[in-house]
Amino acid sequence: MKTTLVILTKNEIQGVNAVVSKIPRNAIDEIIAVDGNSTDGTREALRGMGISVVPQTSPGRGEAFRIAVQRSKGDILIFFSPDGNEDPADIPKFKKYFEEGADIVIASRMMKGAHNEEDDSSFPVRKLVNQAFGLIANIFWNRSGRFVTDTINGYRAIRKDVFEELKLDGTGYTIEYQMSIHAMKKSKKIVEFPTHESRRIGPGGSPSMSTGIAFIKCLWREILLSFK
Ligand SMILES: Nc1nc2c(ncn2[C@@H]2O[C@H](COP(=O)(O)OP(=O)(O)O)[C@@H](O)[C@H]2O)c(=O)[nH]1
Ligand SMILES: [Mg+2]
Repeated sequence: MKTTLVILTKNEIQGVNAVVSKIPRNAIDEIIAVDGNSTDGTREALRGMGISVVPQTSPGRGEAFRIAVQRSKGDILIFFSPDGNEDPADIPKFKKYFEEGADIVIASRMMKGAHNEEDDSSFPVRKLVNQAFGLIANIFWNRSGRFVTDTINGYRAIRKDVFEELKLDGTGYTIEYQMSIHAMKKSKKIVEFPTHESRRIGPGGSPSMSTGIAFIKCLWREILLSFK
């Protein structure tokens, strides 16, 4: 089973400079970056570190996932965002779960032993909203008996053949949520391990309001599709 690490970037130069050198490259078979038209030198920096960069022709994280599937050689894709949130030391942990039969492996910020960026905040809005979306997905579609604690996190890995089977057409930040829901609908095996989410490095981050609305639309569509 060969693994490809997919670095996802859009104007992430500060994170790239701080994080990419910490990636344990000997733990993976291939490394590529999919870039959403960065204009801040992200692509040049990645190439300077010996990483081949695939530019996106259509925008959004969802599109980046699909391009990664087309352009990678691995049987397993590990998606990694070098924005400071994700701990590169977790990268070697994914593979063994696939060897044990997992279809998707999620680094969870919500399970016992994990840390969420907002855990130090007195009112962790994003965390609570994420948990609400996760709870709804589990109630509607998860029949595995194993509750999925972090249905939304981008730090995850999937078997390439399973990705193709799930037929994901989400465009932006909903891609992971759609992946979790489709996997539950098709009774795929989702496994999680606890991760430590740190603070973002540099400017950016998903816009809360428009991302929230996109999630509601995604969820509503999945509910309607369930009754067809
Ligand atoms: N390839 C690609 N990466 C993106 C795109 N949008 C965001 N990213 C990257 O995805 C990662 C997570 O994005 P971020 O805005 O931090 O989302 P958040 O962590 O959910 O707030 C970062 O590494 C971004 O650079 C995109 O359209 N294409
Ligand atoms: Mg982030």
